[in-house]
Amino acid sequence: MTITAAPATESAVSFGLEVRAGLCQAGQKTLPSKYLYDPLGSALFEAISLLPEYGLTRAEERILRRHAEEIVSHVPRPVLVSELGSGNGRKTRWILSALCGREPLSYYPIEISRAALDSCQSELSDIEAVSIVGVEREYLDGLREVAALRPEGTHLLVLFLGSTIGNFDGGADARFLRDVRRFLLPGDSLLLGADLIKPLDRMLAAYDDPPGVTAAFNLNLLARINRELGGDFNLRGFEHVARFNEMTSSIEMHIRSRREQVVHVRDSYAVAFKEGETIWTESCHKYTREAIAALAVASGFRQQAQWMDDEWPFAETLLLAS
Ligand code: AVI
Repeated sequence: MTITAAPATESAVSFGLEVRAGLCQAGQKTLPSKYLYDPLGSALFEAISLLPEYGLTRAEERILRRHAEEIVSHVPRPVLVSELGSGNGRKTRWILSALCGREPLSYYPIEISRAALDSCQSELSDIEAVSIVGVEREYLDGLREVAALRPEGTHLLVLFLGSTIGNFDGGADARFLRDVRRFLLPGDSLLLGADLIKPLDRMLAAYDDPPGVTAAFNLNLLARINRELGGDFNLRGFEHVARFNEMTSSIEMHIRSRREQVVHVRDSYAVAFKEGETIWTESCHKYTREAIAALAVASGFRQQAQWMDDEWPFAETLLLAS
């Protein structure tokens, strides 16, 4: 597998700058959710996907396993497949296997995590006739590179699975899909996985599980700041909080300070916390089917087909670039 790697120093600098901006801003402190996924965070997210309370990943796996043939029957050939955030690639297997039944295939997973690209490659390496080229980049930078590589006459199928779209909050989901659309040509497709709204107790348990795996995933962001930026967060002074915001239809993950305290990042700055003050680390939007249809239209796509799961409300939607 060829890897297009982001220069390590460049990503370390952005991490430091974005952490400082988020912790030092006036009002609600924030940290970008993309930084939850260092090697330990990615392993913890894998563990989350196995939790009985977190049905999202298994729901999507069921949909892809059952309907892969039908899904790919809508995709024009020849096709080049790219995926925004492949993770370990397990769910993608069904789509790739269905597609490569007909012709050899190139698959470009785009990830900022080298560890995820490595595990994606080993997970999928047994599928003959698929050549995997990992792209270690932010999603849009990676997609720009992949789109530039497509041979003339080849269609692009972009996979954006796992409801990662829900982690773009406050209208950023439509802006992001519009940006994706700009790299596509009419007739290209986007397969979009989106978690649907469900009873409150089910949603809350999925993001605040009794064994505390999601809590560890969230708090690892502070541990990462300690490891990589020389922070002195005492993790026992903070706790994980998940709550549902009815206005935005999103689960919000926060890290709450258990007491008044001051944290230093290297010797360069200090951050004061009041008791109960939070750092907002992630939003996980929960969609209705109508909201998905509206999102598609607002971002330059036409909804072609949709598949649902019976046990855990989740929608896999095939969108056509119009
Ligand atoms: C990656 N993303 C779709 C997950 C979600 O459910 O929004 C991230 C996650 N955060 C806590 N648990 C899972």
